[in-house]
Amino acid sequence: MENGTHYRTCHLCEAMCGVAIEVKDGHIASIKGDEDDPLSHGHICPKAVALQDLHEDPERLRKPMRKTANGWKEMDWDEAFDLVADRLHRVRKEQGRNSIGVYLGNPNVHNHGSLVATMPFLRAIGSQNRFSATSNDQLPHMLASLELFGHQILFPIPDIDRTDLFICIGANPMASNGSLMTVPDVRGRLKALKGRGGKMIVVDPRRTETAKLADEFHFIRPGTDALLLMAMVHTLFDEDLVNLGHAENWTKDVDLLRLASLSFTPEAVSAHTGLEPDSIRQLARQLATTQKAALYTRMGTSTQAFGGVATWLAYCLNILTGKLDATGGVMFTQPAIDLVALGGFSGQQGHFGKRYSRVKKLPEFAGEYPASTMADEMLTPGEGQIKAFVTVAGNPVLSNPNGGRLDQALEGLDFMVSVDYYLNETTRHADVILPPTAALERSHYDLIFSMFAVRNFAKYSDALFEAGEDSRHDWQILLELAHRLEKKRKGGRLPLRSELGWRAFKQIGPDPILDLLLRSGPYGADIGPARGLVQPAVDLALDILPNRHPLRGMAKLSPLNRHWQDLPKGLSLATLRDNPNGVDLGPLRPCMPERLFTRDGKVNLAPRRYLKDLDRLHELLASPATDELLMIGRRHVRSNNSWMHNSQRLVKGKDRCTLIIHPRDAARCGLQPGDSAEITSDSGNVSGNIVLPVEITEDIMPGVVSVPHGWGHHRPGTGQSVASAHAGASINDVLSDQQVDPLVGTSVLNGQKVKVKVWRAERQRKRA
Ligand SMILES: Nc1nc2c(c(=O)[nH]1)N[C@H]1C(S)=C(S)[C@@H](COP(=O)(O)OP(=O)(O)OC[C@H]3O[C@@H](n4cnc5c(=O)[nH]c(N)nc54)[C@H](O)[C@@H]3O)O[C@H]1N2
Ligand SMILES: Nc1nc2c(c(=O)[nH]1)N[C@H]1C(S)=C(S)[C@@H](COP(=O)(O)OP(=O)(O)OC[C@H]3O[C@@H](n4cnc5c(=O)[nH]c(N)nc54)[C@H](O)[C@@H]3O)O[C@H]1N2
Ligand code: SF4
Ligand SMILES: [Mo]
Repeated sequence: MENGTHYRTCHLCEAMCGVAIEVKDGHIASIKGDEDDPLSHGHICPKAVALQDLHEDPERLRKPMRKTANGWKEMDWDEAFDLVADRLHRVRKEQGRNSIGVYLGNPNVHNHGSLVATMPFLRAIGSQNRFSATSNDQLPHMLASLELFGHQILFPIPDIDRTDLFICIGANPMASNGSLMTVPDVRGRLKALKGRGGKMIVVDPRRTETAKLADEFHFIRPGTDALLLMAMVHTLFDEDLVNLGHAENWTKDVDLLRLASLSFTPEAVSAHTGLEPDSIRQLARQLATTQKAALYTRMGTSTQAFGGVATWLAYCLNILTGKLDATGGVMFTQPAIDLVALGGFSGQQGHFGKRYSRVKKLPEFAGEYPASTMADEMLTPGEGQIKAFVTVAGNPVLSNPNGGRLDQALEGLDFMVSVDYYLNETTRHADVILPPTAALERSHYDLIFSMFAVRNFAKYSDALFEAGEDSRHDWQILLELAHRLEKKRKGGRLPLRSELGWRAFKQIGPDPILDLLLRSGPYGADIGPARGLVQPAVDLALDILPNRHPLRGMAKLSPLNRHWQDLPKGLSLATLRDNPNGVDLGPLRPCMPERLFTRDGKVNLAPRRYLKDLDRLHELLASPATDELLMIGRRHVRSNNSWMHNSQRLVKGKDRCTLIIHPRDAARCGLQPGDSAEITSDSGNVSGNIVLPVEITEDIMPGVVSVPHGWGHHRPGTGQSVASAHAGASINDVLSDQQVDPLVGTSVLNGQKVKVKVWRAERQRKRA
């Protein structure tokens, strides 16, 4: 790129901050917040500089690599594609299609090219053994959206800019910058909330960075949120505070929910949760009586033993108090590329429990099995055992519970390939690594996070730097592999039509598809006076066609949908190019019940699967409240999952991979400031230990310890020297992969039992 300022969206986390990158003489001179970005208004976090560090990192892989007896050797692309397609095909032919496992990691969702290419790639692989980071993350939200609204990614987003009460449970947006709530500049937005007389309440086992800004804070015992939320539901019914607002007409089974909540009184759940009965009642009352209020839950309530039920109840609380689809409550976005409507149109609303995994019999969700069972599927012999593995932008050795076991399982595979630009804890097991272009060498459109943003917003950026001649984008790698695999499957040749189709796809890439989707979406083509002629036909289609008819889907999706009639029109790739800071498409607007995807057009408040899972919740309530040490995770604003630790600017300073423990528990374990602690699992099949420096503080609830994830870069054979010098230890080495929420299959990453003791070796060394 020429000298000048390039505007784009930072793709590192979910916040979608606009950045202004200044380039001088072919190099990045500075990265600043883009003041004219209508969503982020100039905000960035300290990680934004990592865009430069990643781009310039000499250890970022740029050529395909092959593992040989004498170490890694570079190879050329054609040779690499041939080798990979050949080996995968051979495994598939000899051992069946399910013998190939695929794991898709988090950065895929920040990469529109990968998203477009993933589907054909997975189809070409043809295996049911598909996994992703989803089951260590937002799976309970997807199930709740599927069950209640009929669509797995139709998420209610807090209307944080207009709410007067923000109840934040199990989330730490001050560190994470929001999640399933794309919200750049959380601090500024919370300040504005207070400025208009609003209030924030935080419920968390740790007094987090977010909690420190709250007006009210409650400690909660990990894993008990479902009890708290059920007692809030109970209070709403008990005190006659239920008022569904306009959801009244399109919500059913309210009474079933009332019945389900009967025995969960605030008094009954108090000892387990750690909240006083009166605090619980007050929480419910404040939610009910504040007209503009939003209750939001995230990782802490999702990746735990009762994540499914807790997330469902959080949805229910917003609905029972009339906050769903209401200004200042939780609302639905209307993004420029509406994957919700597109999914509905193509029958991809999602599905759950259509089949079960081979070894543990865990349910699939949208075609994926829980990632916690990957190692089982690799280590357990029999038909369908995973023998070859593909990872795309993932580091499950560090991100998946019982990473140590997966580490060993990967070592025993016949073949592994990783599409990734780092040689890290996972990819070191690969036979071949296929590194894609760096983020600044490709165009960017946030397909996914535009759908979760607190305002409707669209932004496109061209690549900042030209991709080298001898480089490949993620989408090119995936399509090329898919094409070659398909050819092999068909005996070496494809029918002409299909061959031409593949070639065309590989030629045009994802951006023309974006353009088409923008033009045909809610803010798309403005057909002017012709609208008068076409509109009646569209209205008729929407009136008479059954809910799931494809034509109805198409009509709903088009710019002609009457509910979208007043939206600004004329959006295309060209208009986005003309507006490099992004285009504001307005605040979230009420859009229900038209946007529901349930068969009967109603929100079902009490789906049977949740009611059935209440037996487990009753058991929890009936068991005595315990005081055993439970471990939870945490995030830090200068770290991002496992892969940003090779940036010196981000890892410098104080050690952030520590064990946080309350003084009472520290005393019980004999820990003093400056000590290191040994942490072992007390919950299942994990044999390892980790050792971490301790931070003793009253900011954590007694009976709880906290460790961040994504660290543990001490393993040999990786190629990230900065990360290795700041190795830390992986919490997932002491989390069991046997603990999942049986309802949804999500890993229990928060609330597993652990043992903590002084790490004697170090104390002795210090004394000596
Ligand atoms: N800086 C930074 N930002 C990130 C990321 C990152 O790694 N670093 N990762 C990104 C990703 S992939 C995601 S999914 C999001 C996640 O975004 P968040 O969910 O906002 O992030 P966490 O910090 O994991 O917040 C979880 C909170 O739940 C609390 N908690 C733990 N157990 C329980 C429990 O049982 N009950 C309750 N009520 N609370 C509990 C924890 O103390 C913690 O404060 O962040 C994204 N943004
Ligand atoms: N204990 C515990 N475990 C957790 C969590 C927790 O809170 N606690 N959080 C969970 C959550 S929410 C998530 S999302 C997962 C994340 O889990 P993963 O997605 O498995 O792990 P990441 O650390 O995000 O690793 C991303 C990988 O993608 C590579 N990469 C980065 N950009 C690109 C790209 O553009 N293309 C390609 N091909 N590769 C790229 C990086 O080099 C790295 O290897 O971790 C989960 N694990
Ligand atoms: S919060 Fe930081 S990492 Fe996330 S998008 Fe904004 S600048 Fe990037
Ligand atoms: Mo995540």
